[in-house]
Amino acid sequence: MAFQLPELPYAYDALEPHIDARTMEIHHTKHHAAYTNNLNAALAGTEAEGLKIEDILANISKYSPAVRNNGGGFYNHNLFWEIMSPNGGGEPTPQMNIHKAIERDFGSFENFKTQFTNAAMTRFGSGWAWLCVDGNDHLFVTSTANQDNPLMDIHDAKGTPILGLDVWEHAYYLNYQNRRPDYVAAFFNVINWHEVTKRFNDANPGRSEF
Ligand code: MN3
Repeated sequence: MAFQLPELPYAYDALEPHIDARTMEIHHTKHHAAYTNNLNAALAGTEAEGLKIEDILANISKYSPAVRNNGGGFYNHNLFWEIMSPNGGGEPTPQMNIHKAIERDFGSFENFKTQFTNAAMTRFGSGWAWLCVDGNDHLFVTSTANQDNPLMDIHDAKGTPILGLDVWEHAYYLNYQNRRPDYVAAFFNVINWHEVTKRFNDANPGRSEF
């Protein structure tokens, strides 16, 4: 079964004014669709056809640049749509495990926000900023170039991404032009902390409650 472009969990205009409808529609129907189609084309007829995307990414050093770029693009955008919501923003509530983990690993939500924003701002050119869970069940912030991500065996700081921000110009240029700082700040108004805390819990099912 080939990989499928997922539907968005909300309308294209649902994240306005933070992310505009035209950017969302082009991003989904053109960019994400192209990564999906190109990934399927790159895998067609190979032994990797039918593998889970996470398993392909974990061994990405064995694959072609086409699988790396499009497999990353497919996975990263799947995550990106899910961790945003028109009802998002603000801070995780104290009832959420992610709230306690952020305070434990960053000291405060503000410190986390500063680190994440810095990662998004200092990623030169195209790429992603990430909040991840490492092998010791601790949170860390990192960034990657192009469509790479921290699941890939080629990335130094490996972990499970639970929040990601696309800082390619195609993600913000129509509305924000060169003003990446404004886009990064706006992203914090749409983060779906319910989904992030779900992904945090799924990253380590054996974790005891905080
Ligand atoms: Mn993108």
